[in-house]
Amino acid sequence: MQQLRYDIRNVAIIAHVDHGKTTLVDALLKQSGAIRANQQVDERVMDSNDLERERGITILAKNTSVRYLVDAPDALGHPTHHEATHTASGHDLPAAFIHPSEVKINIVDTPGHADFGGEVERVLSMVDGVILLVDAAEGPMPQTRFVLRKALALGLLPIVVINKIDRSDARPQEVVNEVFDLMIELGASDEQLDFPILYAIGRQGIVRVELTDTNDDCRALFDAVLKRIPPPPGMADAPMQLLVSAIDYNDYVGRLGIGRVHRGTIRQGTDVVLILRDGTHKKGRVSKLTVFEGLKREEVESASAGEIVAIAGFADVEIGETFAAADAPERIEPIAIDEPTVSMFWMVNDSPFAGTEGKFVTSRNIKERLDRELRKDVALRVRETDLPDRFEVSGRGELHLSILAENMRREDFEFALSRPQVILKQVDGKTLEPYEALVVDIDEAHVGTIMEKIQERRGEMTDMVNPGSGRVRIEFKIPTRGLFGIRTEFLSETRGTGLLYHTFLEYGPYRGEIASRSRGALVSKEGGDTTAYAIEPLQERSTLFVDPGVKVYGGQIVGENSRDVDMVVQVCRKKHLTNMRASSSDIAVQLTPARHMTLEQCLEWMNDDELVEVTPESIRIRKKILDHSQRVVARKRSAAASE
Ligand SMILES: Nc1nc2c(ncn2[C@@H]2O[C@H](COP(=O)(O)OP(=O)(O)OP(=O)(O)O)[C@@H](O)[C@H]2O)c(=O)[nH]1
Ligand SMILES: [Mg+2]
Repeated sequence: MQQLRYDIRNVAIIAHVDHGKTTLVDALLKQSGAIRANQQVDERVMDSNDLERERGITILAKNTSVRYLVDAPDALGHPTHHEATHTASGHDLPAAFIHPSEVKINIVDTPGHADFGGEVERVLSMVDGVILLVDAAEGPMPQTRFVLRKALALGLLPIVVINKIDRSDARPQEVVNEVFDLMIELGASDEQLDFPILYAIGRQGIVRVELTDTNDDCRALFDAVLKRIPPPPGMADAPMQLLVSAIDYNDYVGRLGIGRVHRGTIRQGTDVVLILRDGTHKKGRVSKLTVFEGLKREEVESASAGEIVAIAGFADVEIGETFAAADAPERIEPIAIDEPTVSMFWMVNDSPFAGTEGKFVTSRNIKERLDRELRKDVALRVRETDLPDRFEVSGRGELHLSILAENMRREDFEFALSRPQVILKQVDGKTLEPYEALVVDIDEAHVGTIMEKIQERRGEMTDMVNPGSGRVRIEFKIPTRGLFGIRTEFLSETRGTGLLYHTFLEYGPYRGEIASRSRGALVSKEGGDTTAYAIEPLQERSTLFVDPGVKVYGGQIVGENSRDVDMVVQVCRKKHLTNMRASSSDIAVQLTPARHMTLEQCLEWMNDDELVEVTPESIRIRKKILDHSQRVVARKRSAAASE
């Protein structure tokens, strides 16, 4: 391998959920040649894991890179910048990649959903600038504010891309003004405020400098990155230092620590020190060193300050640790990450069906798996409790935790989950709880009912915009607790037409009791196989969660009552076969299809005295206390205690 130099830019793409980050990365990869014209790749190629593809959202931040040929350096306005950066940093690469004026752009695609905000925080230490995408119709949304605030606080320079200008309801000029106001509000420096603005149709691979331009490529974005995002700071000759910002795994070489070389040069085959978070030094050898090239990794002999690399050879490497030169080991302080706001208990399943569907069911299995997750998810916390069979797991929101549960279920784990709770704080003798910024976008006709529902949940309106198009956007500040279970209700009230987003805002005074589910549970009286005969009379006043012919146990929740009380019901009763007519009429029973809820929907729906049982095959809701008379006694006791 030759020693060669090339110019680098490190940039992250940040935005609110669905504003088009991953789609834009597809376009950048295609136009830079990282995806060849005839190569078959999926849409949103970076959303590579199963859950990401199923849900159409990004969950994990991921690295890629493109190479951009600068054919007229003068056009960029500063013809000397190549020499300038070459002297600052030196990188080596297989000769085939090199072109005199080729720049490598390392790109980090990030998730936009608020629950995965920790992923954005984690990767910002790898980049020198951000591309902020904003939907040309929606404008800045709660998560736009969150990710922009994080980027500005780190001193990163933004490039603003107003995306989806092809939307019929696009209002790009207004959105530009809104972004500008947001920057000012978030305290952007003069340099940060001097951001370039571009207009895009990411889905067609188009980025334009002016709305009236007609070009059909993304060159404008590449040019802006080169012009605007500073090359990574040099110091190629200083002692090597690298902060691990991501972890990956490869079957051949094992666990990989990924990060940006902060200073100095890292070389394959040399000894380095890994400094753990507690300050312990661990000696080891860089067994393999790779850099990101499009969708692949390329092995390199060495990489210098600024390049993003993956290091093999350290089987236990974790996020937040520092790789350092063996002769001058100095630690890099990791970026502080926001604390979790929501927690729930992860328990060994003790239902009558325990162990029949899952492979990994013990407390040890669960603990090991949660510990493994901690090593790559910086926003997660796991605490052992007084009981050996339960762990308190905390994260950024219900989706953050339920995605972990969903992943574990697919890996053959079985366990039970308690209802998500917010994490309270005690400050100066006062109890504080998390609040979120909530934005709803609804038809005018639904304003009354939605306002009422949200106010019932202790939401306070902070802004309302009615552009007269029939759609209204209302912003609230609401305790996180008030959001639990809101989505299902919101979608039914708006007949599926409403949009709802929320992002953590701040801790504030505890707001007291917030009403939960307004409907009771149908609890199965006994175990057995459900029958159509028993279910049919129940469906008149309730919604069933089970079909006929499935196994249930006593204390399992088999449906939702239309009234606000729990009801013990028989779902396994068989008709006495007194004559032939009766048995054939049983077959003819007309049943409404059962409501099958996803794990997230179950977590939203459940109450404090209930658990969700999660196995690779099933998701069931049950009462914590399965025995009916014991449960009644417990409820009376807790009602008496709270009076
Ligand atoms: N009309 C229009 N739709 C677009 C454009 N770019 C992306 N989309 C659509 O917007 C949706 C979201 O796109 P993604 O690329 O997954 O958005 P994202 O920002 O990566 O989403 P998260 O990673 O989940 O936050 C998809 O349905 C895209 O097809 C565009 O330029 N115009
Ligand atoms: Mg995405």
